[in-house]
Amino acid sequence: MSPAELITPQTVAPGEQAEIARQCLYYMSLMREVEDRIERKLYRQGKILGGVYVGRGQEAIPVGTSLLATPEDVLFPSHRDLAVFLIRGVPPARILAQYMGRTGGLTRGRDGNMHMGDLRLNIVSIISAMAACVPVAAGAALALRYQRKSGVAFCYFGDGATSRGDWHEGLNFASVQALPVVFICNNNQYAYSTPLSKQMACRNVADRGPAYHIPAEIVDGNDVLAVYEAGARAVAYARSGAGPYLLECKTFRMTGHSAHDAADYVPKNMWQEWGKLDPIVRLEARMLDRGWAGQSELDELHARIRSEVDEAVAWAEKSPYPDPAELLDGVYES
Ligand SMILES: Cc1ncc(C[n+]2csc(CCOP(=O)(O)OP(=O)(O)O)c2C)c(N)n1
Ligand SMILES: [Mg+2]
Repeated sequence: MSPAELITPQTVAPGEQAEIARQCLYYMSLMREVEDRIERKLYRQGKILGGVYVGRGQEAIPVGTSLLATPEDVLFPSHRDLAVFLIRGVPPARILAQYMGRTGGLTRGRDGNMHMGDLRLNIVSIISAMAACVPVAAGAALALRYQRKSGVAFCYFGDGATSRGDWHEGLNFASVQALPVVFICNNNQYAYSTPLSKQMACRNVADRGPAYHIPAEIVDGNDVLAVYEAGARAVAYARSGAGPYLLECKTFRMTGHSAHDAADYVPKNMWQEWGKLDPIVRLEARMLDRGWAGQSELDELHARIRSEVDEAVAWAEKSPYPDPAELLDGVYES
């Protein structure tokens, strides 16, 4: 049976599109606002501990895919997927406290930046060794199958991760075992300062799927509704028991690799070209065009998000630093 025969068409009904667009706009804008505060304000004020990696310009990828997740699905966000946490219900205040090393953060101040997760919400902590999440996600999918659950593992990574050995081992294992995993690649064309052409010889990350007998699809990663529809196909395929699915989302990192990187190695025209494809601006234009929202509604949404994040920052700043006496709590079995 070919993969196409197994896929239930998931085209979003016209009546649902406006509501999905509203949710996508809310979460993309909230992610942008939280990350702008962290990278452009709090980091510069010296209030952030450790490095800062953001997904500016790439928000459509975590938003368009993780809105499709059910509570039973297990999510493996990478360092540019903050919206996964927001959609799963982690309050922005706790994320900000995490970045500031406060007890209100998900790791209770034991780590700054994004090494956070919450297993109660089925979010596995970000694994910072690139691509190491891939075999772990395959293992989680195997566990779901042993438990006779219908959950799918959502595994996020960048283009650079796909040249690591564990990426290939993980994909191969997931395919051989026909595990329910959706592999979601943000192909932002750089791995730190290394451009794609110096990182892999094939044209697309999706070209790597067929070698493992995994269906692979390329989608415009700056069009959130396109990501949502492709994600729905991928999730339906994995949930049907047919095996893993690879989704390559073409996008661009509209910032340096991290807050300390000015990214002078990026040709200027790329910032200009990709800046015109901003996923938030594009979705707003479509919403106005289709009559799904008016300008005043969009303005109100952004004002609401700004005050939501103001309150979250104030809460995080009041959260205390951890007590050094508790440093080893939860580290060793006691
Ligand atoms: C095994 C490993 N090597 C190097 C690093 C340092 N590092 C962190 S992110 C990154 C670039 C990742 O590029 P990509 O996979 O394309 O993801 P992106 O940051 O572009 O989203 C590197 C080299 C790491 N975390 N793990
Ligand atoms: Mg990359």
